Amino acid sequence: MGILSSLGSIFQSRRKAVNILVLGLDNSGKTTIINKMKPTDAQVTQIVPTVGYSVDRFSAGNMLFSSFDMSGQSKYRSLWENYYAACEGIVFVVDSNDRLRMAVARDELWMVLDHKDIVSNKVPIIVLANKMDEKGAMTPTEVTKELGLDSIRDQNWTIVATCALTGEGLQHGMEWLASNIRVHMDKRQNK
Ligand code: G3D
Ligand code: MG
Repeated sequence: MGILSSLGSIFQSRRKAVNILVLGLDNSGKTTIINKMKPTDAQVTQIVPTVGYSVDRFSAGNMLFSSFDMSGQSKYRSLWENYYAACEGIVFVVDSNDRLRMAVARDELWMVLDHKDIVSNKVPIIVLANKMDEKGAMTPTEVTKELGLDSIRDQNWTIVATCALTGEGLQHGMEWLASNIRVHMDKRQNK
């Protein structure tokens, strides 16, 4: 059983897939996290719209995960934006031990948060402070400060320390995300 199997029932009544974006700088641990979360029989498909850029996708139950590397000054920025309008939840992965690139991660995160499609939808976002097992890793409190998470307005967010190698923190994080997506979808439906 994968970590996500237990969450499937949350979205059972939905006919359309629930789109979740998994974002972060390269080397933050996205691929490892996805491999740890997915059910053992899930297919991971790699979509390559253009040379040098790929989107990893897999579905679990009614959830469709799409993941890509973000790095500063990327020429692929306009391609990522295609995913924002349809997304219903965001997982932002940071390498808690990569102090040098924490400012780059912050810029990338805020580029997403300030995007018009995210501003208008205000989807829930979870930051995974990954690689917590590494000596010298920043604590979630430090990462919160570096990324400026306290400035997030009108959007449910949280941060969870994870170790993608052991899976620690992932179940808890995904439960938070699934239940917050549920609440957010219900609110929108009732508008
Ligand atoms: P990405 O998909 O975001 O680019 P990857 O990142 O999942 O490819 O991970 C990059 C490297 O970090 C991998 O090491 C991976 O094993 C490691 N990694 C991912 N998560 C953790 C973690 O929680 N703790 C530790 N210690 N390492 C982690 P390699 O050596 O294969 O490049
Ligand atoms: Mg990867």
